[in-house]
Amino acid sequence: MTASWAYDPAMYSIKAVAQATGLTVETLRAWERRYGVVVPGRDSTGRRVYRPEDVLRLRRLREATERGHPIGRLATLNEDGLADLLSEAPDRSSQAASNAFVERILESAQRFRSADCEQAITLAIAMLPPRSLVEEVLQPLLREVGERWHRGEFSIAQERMISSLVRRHVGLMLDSFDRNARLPPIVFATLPGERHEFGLLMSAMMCASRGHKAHYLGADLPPDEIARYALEVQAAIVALSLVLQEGLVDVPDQLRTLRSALPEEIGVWLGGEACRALPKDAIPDGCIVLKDCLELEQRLEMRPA
Ligand code: B12
Repeated sequence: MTASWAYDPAMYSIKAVAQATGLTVETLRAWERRYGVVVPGRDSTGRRVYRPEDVLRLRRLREATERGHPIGRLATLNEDGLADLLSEAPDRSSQAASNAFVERILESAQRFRSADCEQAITLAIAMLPPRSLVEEVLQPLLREVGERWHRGEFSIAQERMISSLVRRHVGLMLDSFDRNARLPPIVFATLPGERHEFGLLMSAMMCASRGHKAHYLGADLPPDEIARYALEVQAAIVALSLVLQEGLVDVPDQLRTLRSALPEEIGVWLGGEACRALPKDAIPDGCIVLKDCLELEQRLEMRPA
């Protein structure tokens, strides 16, 4: 059986997958042959290449077999089934693994080892599902980097090195998910004056990982421009990130402008730390605040396909 997707240089060799999942190369081949657990593609020389979602599935399969579930039965489960099975007993080792990634990246940045930082980031991407990657690794990492820079422990260059690696790799994930996007478009932007965009980028990647077409416009856009774009691409949702509290004074007016330029059926979803400081009566009808990325996933699930 040949995979129906094309080879992409951002994919993983069998050796890299073995490293990322803890399965041996022999087991990977046997599980593929006997149970068809994943169907890797082939590169131009005929070698197996795996997508990030294959690596995630294989890692889940390994965890589930370690808990005593037979592979023959696990192979019949889809991603949701596997995720449910694993959520029955919370895996404390996952948080520990995430903490270890953060430590490793910070330590490598401390010693200006950008290649080591990059390796740890790509491994974390391969091993963790998108939400754990974001909430357990990338968000704490960026915050800690900011604090170290603030305390004078990291130079501007060290901060920029990590930020650009994160931006590049999350961008690559977004692109790779985007190729299979089948669900309605979501437009991502921040309002004028808001330059923090990592939370926005990560929520875009998470929506793309669930099959939505993500139109990532980035930071600092006038609300009428966002609305015009959303109408043009027939977006189902406009997602905004609010991080800076000092910019909140103008936000209610900006939201009203945006909301009034959009038809009712286009939802406006707000996320980010500063939402907590936004008074309820400052949020126009038709805009909803999402507590975190878990709520984002839940809301996406609830939408009709
Ligand atoms: C990196 C950073 C910057 C970078 C931003 C680079 C970029 N292109 O994004 C730069 C250097 C530009 C910057 C500038 C400033 N910053 Co700054 N910055 C940070 C820092 C260190 C990390 C932010 C970050 O990227 N976090 C990682 C992301 C992934 O986390 P997140 O934003 O919280 O997002 C998560 C959730 O909130 C949620 N989420 C976020 N958005 C959305 C959207 C949706 C739809 C959903 C569902 C979820 C969601 O999901 C994400 C994952 O869990 C924070 C420190 C901190 N504690 O957050 C300060 C921080 C945010 N900055 C701050 C400040 C004050 C500033 C400046 C005013 C500093 C200055 N004097 O110039 C400027 C303002 C710039 C501007 N006009 O916006 C303050 C904000 C204080 C406040 N409450 O208002 C903070 C908290 C630092 C501090 N402790 O004082 N900053």
